[in-house]
Amino acid sequence: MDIVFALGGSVLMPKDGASAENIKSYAQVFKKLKDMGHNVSIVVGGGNTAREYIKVSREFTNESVCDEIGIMATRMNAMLLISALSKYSVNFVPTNFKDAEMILNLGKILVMGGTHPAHTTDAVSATLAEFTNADLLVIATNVDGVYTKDPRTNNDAKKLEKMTTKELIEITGSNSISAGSSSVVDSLASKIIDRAKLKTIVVKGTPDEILKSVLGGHDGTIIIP
Ligand code: U5P
Repeated sequence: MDIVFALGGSVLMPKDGASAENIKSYAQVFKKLKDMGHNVSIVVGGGNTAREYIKVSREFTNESVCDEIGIMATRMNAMLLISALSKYSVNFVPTNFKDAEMILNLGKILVMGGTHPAHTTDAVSATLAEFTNADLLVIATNVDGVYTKDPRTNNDAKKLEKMTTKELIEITGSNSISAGSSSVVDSLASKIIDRAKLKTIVVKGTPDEILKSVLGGHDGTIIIP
């Protein structure tokens, strides 16, 4: 299968607990999937680093420049994962989908970060999945699936086991697009998932859940066209 993963930056580099061991555990999962014959692409988010930098830069400049700073953090995280993947990847973080596709065509694991302002790496992962005709998009994040409402602020939010791409658009449509905003799936990504008819799974970004999103038995939300 051709699989694109959106890997949250806070998952790869958690605020408390960033370590080589943590990154190695993700690299092992992606290497394993590659060894099983899957084509693996990973779009890494900016996590806490992006948020800290955006918070400070917002005092000086506009949202697009804040986004550019966020993008730099995503590329730094991407390079870190590349270093842990060693020969399975290449020491290059592409900044557009054509270069990204060439890395896949070399038979390597592709790792990239952001591209342009005004969206998050969720939208990058959805576009990459569309561009490369991927069979599956896995969004590995810090919540364990898509809820009817934001579970951080609504006690009555219910997790959805299965939903359609149209329902995803309804739930995420009003999400903020400010630099550094973090919703389970960004609103542009939802629209791309719908137009590209992408089978998508949203899971908690642990190495185990990421593996299960492909092999079966995960505890996340399945989104179908
Ligand atoms: N960002 C962009 N464009 C991209 C990727 C990221 O503007 O293609 C900026 C956004 O401000 C985003 C931040 O919130 O970098 C960190 O990315 P993420 O962790 O939210 O995906």
